[in-house]
Amino acid sequence: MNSSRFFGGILCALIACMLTGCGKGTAPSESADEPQSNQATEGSGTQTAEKPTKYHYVIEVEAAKNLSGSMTIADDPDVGGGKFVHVPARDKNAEPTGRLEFTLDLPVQREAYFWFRTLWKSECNNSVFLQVPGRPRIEVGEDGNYKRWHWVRVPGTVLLEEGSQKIVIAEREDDVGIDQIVVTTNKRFVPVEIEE
Ligand SMILES: [Ca+2]
Ligand SMILES: [Ca+2]
Repeated sequence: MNSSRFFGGILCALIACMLTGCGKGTAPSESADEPQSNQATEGSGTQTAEKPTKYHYVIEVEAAKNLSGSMTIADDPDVGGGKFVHVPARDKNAEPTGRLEFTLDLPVQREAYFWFRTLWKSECNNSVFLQVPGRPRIEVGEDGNYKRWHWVRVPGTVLLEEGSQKIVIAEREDDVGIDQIVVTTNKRFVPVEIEE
């Protein structure tokens, strides 16, 4: 009868699972429904000649309005504008509080690409949340590039509506830095260093 060994194996697997957490893949989505309406605007025949159909924004994150909670602005000669937004380390049981927002006035409804220039420390310090109007919040990061400023692309595209759009960046893991964000409709664009 090897049932005790069998259950022991299950117990070990459960403990191992709990120990390797760090919030990996456990992003609680704020809404269960995932609107995936890929409403292509190209070729719809409604565009006027004057209306831009593409855009490219470089945002210095430290210039964002409504920086709140734990988020602070810090100096670093290796970042855009010499400053970045820092989410400091928090107590183990403390809730994430950091939040900032900026507004983009978009000329057209389109799928956009988001890039974040970030500084991660470790597996437990390598993500933030991105929230755009009408979408479930998106986990940004969880890559394995640590202790150097680097660009992280948000997988896929994010549908942004036309007009004034409030973009929110919220704390997920602590002890992370965010320098710049690029929001672009250019699929081929790949940032390398600090963007101008
Ligand atoms: Ca910056
Ligand atoms: Ca992580």
